[in-house]
Amino acid sequence: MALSTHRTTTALLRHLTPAISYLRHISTDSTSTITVETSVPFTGHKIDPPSRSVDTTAQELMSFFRDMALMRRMEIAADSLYKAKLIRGFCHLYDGQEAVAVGMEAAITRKDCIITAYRDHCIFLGRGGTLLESFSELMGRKDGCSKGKGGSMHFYKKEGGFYGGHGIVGAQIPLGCGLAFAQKYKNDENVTFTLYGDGAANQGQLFEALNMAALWDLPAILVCENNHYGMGTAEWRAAKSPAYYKRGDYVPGLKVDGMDALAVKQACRFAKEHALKNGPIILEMDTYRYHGHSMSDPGSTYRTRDEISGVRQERDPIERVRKLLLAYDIANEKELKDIEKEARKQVDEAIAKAKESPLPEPSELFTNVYVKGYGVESFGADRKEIRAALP
Ligand SMILES: Cc1ncc(C[n+]2csc(CCOP(=O)(O)OP(=O)(O)O)c2C)c(N)n1
Ligand SMILES: [Mg+2]
Repeated sequence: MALSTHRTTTALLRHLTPAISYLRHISTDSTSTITVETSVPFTGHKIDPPSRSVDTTAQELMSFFRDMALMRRMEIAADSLYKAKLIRGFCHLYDGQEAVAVGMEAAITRKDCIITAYRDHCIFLGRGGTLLESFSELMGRKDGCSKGKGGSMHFYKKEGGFYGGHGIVGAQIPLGCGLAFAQKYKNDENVTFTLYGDGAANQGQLFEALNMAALWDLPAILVCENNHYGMGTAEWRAAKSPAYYKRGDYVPGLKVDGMDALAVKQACRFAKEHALKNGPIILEMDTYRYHGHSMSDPGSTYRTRDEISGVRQERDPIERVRKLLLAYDIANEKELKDIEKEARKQVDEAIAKAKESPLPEPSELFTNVYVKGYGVESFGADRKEIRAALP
């Protein structure tokens, strides 16, 4: 395979095969323990990393496969809907990064909070959101998770502990630390995962929020989803030190293979325990997006096609789990293909239903803007004459 001259390329490629040779076959009973080694060891900063032996079960591996296949299909379908002009505005796809969403969910509960940037569709599904809510939101329909008023970048599901979907790079980081503050204040023994990209990792607000989180020992887990590009800028062009797990200085960090769902699970479990006892920790997830930054970016002008296909061949998160399922005789090729077919069917059905969902009423323009009951009033310069009042 021809490698690009980009400095990131060799680091991005890592063989799937070594992980498989580490397997220890214990049992294929659906709930008995299987121990699998992560693709690569964790690297710690100011902390001893967890073991690379991860306990899992046949049931869990099947659910990883199913969930990631569904996420992948959802994103591919969103791409087509966008090209058919049924989705308008911004749209950032998550295919390639699915292991972060499913591995994180496997380690936490819905009482733990997650907040992320605009690449949010699959995080929403992981939090229990439905395909119908997703496609309706993407197409601006009433049945969307944000009532069709948020679109791709503003998925939300408070009852599932998901606080969005934010379009301003890095803006969700202080908000996530605020959620962790509320958890600590209420003594509720849960944590907040605040996701941000490598492009946000050099912003000042990250360090300001981290400083406060560390001062107050907040249960804040900062997850840098390092997909190695911020729009068309490679990480090495934007960061003097792209070792984002070390960038918290006095805050411990862990570098994780974000293409390995089991490694993500192990790291998130470890981080949750750490954060509840000691305060914040940074997890740098080494991951990759297959699509361009957004739908207006073909994604191939600042990186080579060989780089993308190399990652697909050697590190794809779904293929990693497929190989484990086959190696352990948990499922055969046909059964796994059938799961993928079923995912396609579920996605097609959800799209058909979402297309029937109406657009929001014009009056909805004025709802969900301010907290209910507070309203907003606009005054003239003398503050006497009320010019407008919104509900
Ligand atoms: C404050 C701010 N500056 C610039 C932008 C434009 N912008 C949108 S996404 C992006 C790149 C962010 O990259 P990264 O954090 O690595 O996340 P990724 O898209 O890779 O998931 C930029 C510069 C923005 N939305 N907000
Ligand atoms: Mg990035």
